[in-house]
Amino acid sequence: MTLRARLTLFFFAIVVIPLIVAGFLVRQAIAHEVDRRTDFLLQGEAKAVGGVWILTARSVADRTQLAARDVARALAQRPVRPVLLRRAVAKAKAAHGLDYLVVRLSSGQTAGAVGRPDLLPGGPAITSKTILSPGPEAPLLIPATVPVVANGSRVAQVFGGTFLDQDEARVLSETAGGVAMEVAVGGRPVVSTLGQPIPLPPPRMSSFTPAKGFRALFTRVGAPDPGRAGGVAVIATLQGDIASLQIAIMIVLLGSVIVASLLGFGLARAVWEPIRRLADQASAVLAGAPELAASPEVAIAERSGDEVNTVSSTLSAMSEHLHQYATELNESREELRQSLKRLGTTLRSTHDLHGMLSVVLDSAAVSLLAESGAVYLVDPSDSHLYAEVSRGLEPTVLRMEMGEGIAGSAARDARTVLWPGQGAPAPAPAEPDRSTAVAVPLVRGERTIGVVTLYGRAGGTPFSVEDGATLAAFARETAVAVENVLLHEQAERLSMTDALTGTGNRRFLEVTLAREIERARRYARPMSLLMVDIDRFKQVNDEFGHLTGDEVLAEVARRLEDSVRHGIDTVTRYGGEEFVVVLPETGEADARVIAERVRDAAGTVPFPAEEGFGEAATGNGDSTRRGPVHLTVSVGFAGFPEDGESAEALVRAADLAMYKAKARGGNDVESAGQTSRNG
Ligand code: GH3
Ligand code: MG
Ligand code: MG
Repeated sequence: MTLRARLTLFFFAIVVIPLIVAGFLVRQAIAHEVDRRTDFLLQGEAKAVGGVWILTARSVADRTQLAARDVARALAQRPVRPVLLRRAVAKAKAAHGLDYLVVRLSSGQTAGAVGRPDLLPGGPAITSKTILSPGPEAPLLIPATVPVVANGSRVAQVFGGTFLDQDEARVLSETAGGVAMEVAVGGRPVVSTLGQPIPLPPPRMSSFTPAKGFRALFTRVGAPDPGRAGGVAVIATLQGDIASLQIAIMIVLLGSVIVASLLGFGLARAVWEPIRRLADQASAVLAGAPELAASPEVAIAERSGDEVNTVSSTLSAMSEHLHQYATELNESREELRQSLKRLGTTLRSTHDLHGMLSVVLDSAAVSLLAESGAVYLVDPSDSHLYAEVSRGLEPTVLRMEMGEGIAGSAARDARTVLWPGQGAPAPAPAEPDRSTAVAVPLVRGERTIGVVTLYGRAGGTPFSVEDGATLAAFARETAVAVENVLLHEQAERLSMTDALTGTGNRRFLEVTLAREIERARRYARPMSLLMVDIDRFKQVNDEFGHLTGDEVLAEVARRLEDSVRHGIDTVTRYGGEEFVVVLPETGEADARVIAERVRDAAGTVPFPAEEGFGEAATGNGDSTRRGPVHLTVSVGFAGFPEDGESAEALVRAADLAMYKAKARGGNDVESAGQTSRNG
C-alpha cells in the first residue's frame, strides 16, 4: 500500500471510529432512556387497566349475585328437573348480561350456559368444565362465585363471569385511556388490541421487550402465574421513536463519514506532499546514478511503490556510496601526495632546469586537463618574466612585465590567480586568450623565482580553487628543485667564469672543448677553434695604466662575443690577453671568415678612450695618458680533426698559427693547416 493510501486511511479511521463508537453509545443511552420512560408509562397503564378490571369484576359479582337468586328460585321447586334447571340458568345468564353462568349442585350435578368468547384464531374452546376449574385459560375470565344457601345449608355454587375477549379488551383498553393490551394463553396471544399480535414470554414481574420496538408489562390482573405461561399484558410501541432516532444518528454518522473522508484526504495530501517531493528527488537521484538504483535494497523499495521506503533506502545507498567515495578520495589524495613526493625527489636530483620544468608542466597539464601552459622564470637582471618551457604555445612570444596579466600578477603578488575570477587581472597581450587560466608562483623564501601557468581546459570548465591548490602543491616541489638548479648553475658559472671579462675561463674551455670534440667525433662533424692574442698589449698597460688595460681586455672580450654566433660559439679567456673561441659545426673556410671578422671587430675601430675612458688611470702619474687606444690582434685557427684530434693538439696548433701571424707583424690571421703545410 502506498504511503498516501495509508495516510488517508489513518486520518479517516481516527475520525470515523470514535464517531461510530459515540453514535452507538448515544443510541444505547437513548434506547435505555426510552425504555425507562416507557416502563414508567406502562406501570401507569397497568394500574389503569387493573382499576377498570376491578370495576368490571365488581359489576360481574353483582350480576352473578342476581343470577344466583334466580337460580335459587328454580332450585326451590322440588324435585329439581335438569331440563328446567338448565333453562333457568340460561335465562339468568341472559337476563343479567353475563358471558357464562354455571351451577354446581352439592350433589355434584352441574348445569351451565357458556357463550362463545371472541378470540383470535387458534384460541381455546371454553366449556362449563373450563369455568369450574380454569387452567391456562384463567386469564380469559373475569369471574365471580356465589353460594346458594337453603335452610342454612349450602346447596349449590354459582359461577358467573365475563370473558376477557376481543370485545372486552377493546372496552377495557378504551376505558383505561387507549391502552394496548394482549392476553396470552400458553404463550400464544389469543386476545390483542394490536393490529399484529405479538407472542408473549412466560409471565414475569418486571417490564420486558416482547419484540423489537415493543415494551410490555404483565398486570396483576389475570393472576400472572409462571406455571401457566399466560397472562394479561399492557404493551407500548416504541417503533416511531427508535426509527427517527436511528435516522438522526445515521444522518449524523453519514455526515461525519463524508467530513472525515474529506479531512483524511486533505490531511494525507498535506502530509504526503513534501514526502512525495522528497521521493521525486530520490527518483531523480536514482535516475542519474545507475549504481544507486542497482542497489538491491533500493530496487525492492521502488517495486513496492512505498515512497518513504524508497527515500530511506536511496538515502542509505547514497550514504554508503558517499562513504566509499570518500575512502577512494582519501586513497587517491594519498597517492597524489606520494607521487608529488616522488616528483619532488626526482626533480631535486636533476640539474637540467629545462628538462625538469618540462616534466613539471606536462604533469600539471595532464593532472588538471589543461590544454596548454607555460613555466615562466623571473629574469634577475630586469625582473621581467620569460617562458622557460611551454606546452601548446609559442614560447618566444611569452614575455611580460612583473604584475602584467595573469602570470605577472601571480608573480608580483606571490599568490594563486584564477581566471576568470573575482579581482582577476585580464590576460597580458603576450598570454594566450583562453576561457580559463590558473597561475601559481614558484616562491623561495621572500623571492618569487617563477610562475607555473595553465591556459584553457578540455571541456571548457573553469579551473577551481581546488585545482589552484593542486597546482600550488606542484609548484612547492618545483620551486625547491628550481632553486637547487639555479644555485648549482651559479656555482658552476662562478667556478668557470673569468671575473674580469665575464667569459668562460680556462676550465670552462676544457669542458666545452672536450664536449665539442666528442660531439664532432661522434657525428663526424667539422669543428674549429681560434686563438686570439692582442698585439703589444704590454704597451697599453705601460701607456694607459693597468686599470685601462683591464677595461680594454673586457671590451675586447665583448667584441669577440658580438662577432661570433650567439649561443653556438664559445669565447673563453685562455690567458692574460689571449682568448680562445670554440666554433662547433665550422670547417676551415668558415673558420677563416670568422677569424677575419674577429680580427676586424677587435682592432679596426679605436677604443673610445676620450671622455671617461681610462679615467681611473688618470690620477696614476705622468706616465699615463688618455685614449683613444689603437689595438690589433693576431688570430690563429685550427680545425678538427685535420689539425689535431685532442684538445691540447688543437690548441697548440692554433697557438702556433697565431705566432705565425704575429711574426708577420701582427693584425693578421693564420691557419694551422697552412702553417703545417708550409713547414
Ligand atoms: P706581443 O705583441 O708579442 O703579443 O706583445 P705583448 O706585449 O702583447 O705580449 P706579452 O705576452 O709579452 O705580454 C703580455 C702582457 O699582458 C703582459 C701583462 O702585463 C699583460 N697582462 C696580462 N694579463 C693582464 C691583465 O689582466 N690586465 C692587464 N692590464 N694587463 C695584463
Ligand atoms: Mg700579446
Ligand atoms: Mg700573449
